[in-house]
Amino acid sequence: LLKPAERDKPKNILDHAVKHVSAINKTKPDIIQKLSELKDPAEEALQVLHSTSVQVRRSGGHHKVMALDVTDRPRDPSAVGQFGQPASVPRDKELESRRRWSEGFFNVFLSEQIPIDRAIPDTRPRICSENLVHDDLPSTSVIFCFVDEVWSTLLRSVHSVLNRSPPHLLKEIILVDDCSTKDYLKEQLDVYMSQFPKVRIIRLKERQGLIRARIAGASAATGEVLTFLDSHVECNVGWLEPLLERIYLDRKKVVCPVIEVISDKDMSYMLVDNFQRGIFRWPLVFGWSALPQEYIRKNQVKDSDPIRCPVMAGGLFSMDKSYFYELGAYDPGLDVWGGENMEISFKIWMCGGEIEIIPCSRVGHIFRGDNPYKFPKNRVKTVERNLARVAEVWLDDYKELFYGHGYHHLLDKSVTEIGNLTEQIELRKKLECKSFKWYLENVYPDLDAPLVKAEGLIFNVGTRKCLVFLNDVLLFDKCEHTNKSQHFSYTWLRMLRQNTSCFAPQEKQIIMEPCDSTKPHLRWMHKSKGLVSTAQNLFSRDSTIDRFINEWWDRKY
Ligand code: UD2
Ligand code: MN
Repeated sequence: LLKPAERDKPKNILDHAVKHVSAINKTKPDIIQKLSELKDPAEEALQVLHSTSVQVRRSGGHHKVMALDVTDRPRDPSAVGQFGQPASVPRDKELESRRRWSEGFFNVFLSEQIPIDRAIPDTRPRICSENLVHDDLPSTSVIFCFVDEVWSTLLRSVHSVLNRSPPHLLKEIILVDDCSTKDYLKEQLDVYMSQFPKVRIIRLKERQGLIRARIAGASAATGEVLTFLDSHVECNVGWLEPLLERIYLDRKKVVCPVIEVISDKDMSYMLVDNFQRGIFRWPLVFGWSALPQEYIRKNQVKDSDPIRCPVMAGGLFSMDKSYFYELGAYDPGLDVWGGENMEISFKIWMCGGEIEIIPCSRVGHIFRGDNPYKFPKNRVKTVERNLARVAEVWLDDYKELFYGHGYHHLLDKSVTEIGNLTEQIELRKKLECKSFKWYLENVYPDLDAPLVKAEGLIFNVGTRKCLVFLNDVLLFDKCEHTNKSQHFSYTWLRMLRQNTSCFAPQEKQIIMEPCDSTKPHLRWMHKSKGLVSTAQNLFSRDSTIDRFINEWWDRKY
């Protein structure tokens, strides 16, 4: 809270802290007493504030976002990686550094050389430090779930929260140990964290996966807001208040900081591009996409304005705790890793909430090329199964796009393999959530999501006639664009459909059968030679439809 020039004098810091605390909280003489007994300045003062629950509740009032950061004048300015600078591995340590890479799938050796409370550049847009927030923001519990996290990054994550969060807003930090196998994460971690009264450790007896670990963390939380973070992050200056402010304004807002990049190679803290939205592509693959320049110009979007996101990345967000439970938390049937970001995103939007990225809140994260922990079952199958659960519950008819873009093989077994969904489906009904069609139209209109792969007439290039389905019989006749009985669609599940009837091979002919997505014999491959039934190797050459070519569709995707 002090100007930089005043900050190196311990007495100034102490006086200021005492004044600040007495101004905001006249009823806490014990804290003021404690503060005045301190020998060492900023860091200790902050610890005292963290160890007591100072309540700063002047309702109605505002203040400038606090740039609380005891690290910005570090004890060791020349330390490796200080101020978020890139660090390099000395020649004689290259082998060691390479050898240790797989402990975390980033430069674990370098991470150990860097102070656990290093300073990082304040990367917020200029205006952020001038923004006002309410004096009576809700408090938050910060939840870190981890399994076999690297010691130095776990500590740096915790310190960044302790050092850069206003004490009265940080109710506690909950570390959920998802049954780690590393020894240092046991007693050594307990001992280290015991110096911070706000840090609690929960140990899961069996490996639950990150989703159920988060549920366990949430159920232990006592703050009004839940803030989830990955265990290899660095929260930046002023990161917390802008998040809580949005929730204060509307408890159904679920807010994410901008996720900046901590290099996995040199551990430098890197600024990311502005105006990035969280989006997905089929089959439910998360990605980033910048707001179009045109949109930014037309709406005069400022670099500090909240950005509405169709989906969140998943790892870092704050959410009102009671709202989290109102939405049924996460589907506890999701295993290990993946898909939970889609689930919670669809749930939030379709059931009355909103997801935003708040550019004034910034947190660095180490993006890793691999998971440094084991998947109890096959990794790919675990993620596919999670996504299929999400698709089955939230996507309505659009789930065909999900399966059609890559997960056909799940279809035949899905019912048994993806587990029971009754509770999730009931929840959606109970909450009276909107349809996925509504979501697409209102939240993510730029997603290409046609319900079928192609539709139109089926035309025989030889005879120049079109297929008609009339009185239960398929035959060729003169083409008529307006004739509904000549209109067919090719679905994402590869069925050739008219209303509820689908093409089925029978001997060398084709008949119509009731559509059923679980029946493989109803699926057709569309190849240059014509239509190939997936039930037979190749549709025979002399059949009536062997010469269809791509051009017969009015609309094709
Ligand atoms: C991203 C998210 C992550 C999660 C994931 C999809 C960000 C920055 N990260 O992947 O939070 O949403 O997408 O599921 O948005 N963990 C456990 N138990 C497990 C597996 C993981 O506790 O069985 C912990 C892990 O130690 C880490 C966190 O969960 O702290 C996220 O895992 P990650 O860092 O491997 O995921 P990430 O960043 O690749
Ligand atoms: Mn991560």
